[in-house]
Amino acid sequence: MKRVITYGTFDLLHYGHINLLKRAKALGDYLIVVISTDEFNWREKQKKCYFTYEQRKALVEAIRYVDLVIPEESWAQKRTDMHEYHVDTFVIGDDWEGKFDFLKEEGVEVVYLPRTPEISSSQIKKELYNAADVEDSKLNHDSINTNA
Ligand code: C2G
Repeated sequence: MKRVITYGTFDLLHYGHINLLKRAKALGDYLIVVISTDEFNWREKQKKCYFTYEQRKALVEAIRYVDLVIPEESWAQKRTDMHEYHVDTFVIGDDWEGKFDFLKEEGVEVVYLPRTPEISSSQIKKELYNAADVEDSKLNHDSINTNA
């Protein structure tokens, strides 16, 4: 059984994440997804997630390609994860191209997959924020008119 592992935040789960997980699973028989905890995200990536770790874990566990979800608590855990989970292949999007080549020293294949263009959790947040802004100013404008 070929075991594949990938790491990520997976906040505001979207089709870019699903595309990655689908292609990762296609590289083997068993897919482990290591999801960044809220503490790790804030401490190491200055990311504040919309969904908590538990919520993001539940969402990713519901995906048909995923066999196991575990927490990512440090950058350093990758080396030991490869042995603890008997990993054959490490996969991640090519926004990380080259960053994890050191894992080859642990005897695993390292694969960078092309990201899905035009979608990201931060993009979703930005567009929703702007849309709300437009809505608010429209509502204010309308209320000024009706009060005029
Ligand atoms: N991804 C993708 N296409 C997108 C967005 C994301 O293929 N449009 C991929 C990323 O390349 C990554 C995975 O989906 O492989 C998860 O993305 P993020 O949640 O943004 O993960 P990130 O914050 O980059 O954390 O130790 C590694 C880090 O935990 C990765």
